Amino acid sequence: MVEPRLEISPEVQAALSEGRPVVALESTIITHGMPWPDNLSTALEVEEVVRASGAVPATIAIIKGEPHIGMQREQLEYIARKGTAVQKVSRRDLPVVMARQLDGATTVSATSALAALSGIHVFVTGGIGGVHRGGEVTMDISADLTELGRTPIAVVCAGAKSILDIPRTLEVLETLGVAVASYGTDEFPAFFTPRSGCRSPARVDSPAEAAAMLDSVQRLGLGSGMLVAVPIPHEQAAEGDEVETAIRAALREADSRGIRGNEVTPFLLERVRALTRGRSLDANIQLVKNNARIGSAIAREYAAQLR
Ligand code: PSU
Ligand code: MN
Repeated sequence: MVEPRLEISPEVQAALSEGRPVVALESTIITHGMPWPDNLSTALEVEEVVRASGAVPATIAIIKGEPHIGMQREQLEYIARKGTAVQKVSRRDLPVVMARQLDGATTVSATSALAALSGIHVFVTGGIGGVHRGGEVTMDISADLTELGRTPIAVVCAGAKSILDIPRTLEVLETLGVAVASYGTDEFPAFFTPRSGCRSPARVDSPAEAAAMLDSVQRLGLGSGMLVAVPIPHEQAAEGDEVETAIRAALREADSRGIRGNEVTPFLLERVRALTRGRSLDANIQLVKNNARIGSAIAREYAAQLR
């Protein structure tokens, strides 16, 4: 078998070979999810949260065609500055950017695939992609969902944004065989708000419980992954209504401007940020850090269970 070419940083490599907890982080959130320079400061702070929580961060991106698992500060700064000029890379795009030696920012799907290939079991992000509103007609269903169905990894997120069709997103996750557990709640969270109106398929109340579920996922060898959905901390959840109004306006705008394909999500995220005058960005940053704390605790518990 030909080995995949992966640039695993020495820090991540050492942790993996010693069985210490590692947490994967994605890069599309840096290039397409947040504006410069908040994207760089957030990326660095999230890595610090992971370290302070006793795990090793592995931010994943493609630099000049090489998948990097764990990045140096200069590399993070390079992609953060370049922003949306870096190609957004889902699983579909991996062969293209690699063969052409381009830079690429990995989405949840590409990050999960590369993390699992590297032997990483836990991945923390903000929100995952899902079934878009109207997706039953357009077939715009994020590759994040398919990836979760075929990759044995735990993705820790704050649920799915209501820019998406959350009930259909949960249906597709079931179809694809993804274990979905919400953290400390019976309701599946909707990113800016803990309320989606959808009952969560399962619930976990501690990092140990989530780690036990991940252990079952791995031992069964089904090859599918799991989603841990952590509700936004209530201090940040206040502007739910304001964000909902902005989301509705952004959806109308995307429709009238004919935004399609992989530009839809970055367009909506940017419009919601502008329409809430940056307040959605603050909530976004806080929630990713909260996910990083909980995801790191899950990675620690899982590593301890494996010893
Ligand atoms: N949702 C967010 N923030 C993000 C994304 C989604 O709240 O940054 C990014 C992630 O990288 C996710 C991707 O994997 O968008 C999904 O894009 P699409 O809907 O085109 O599959
Ligand atoms: Mn899409």
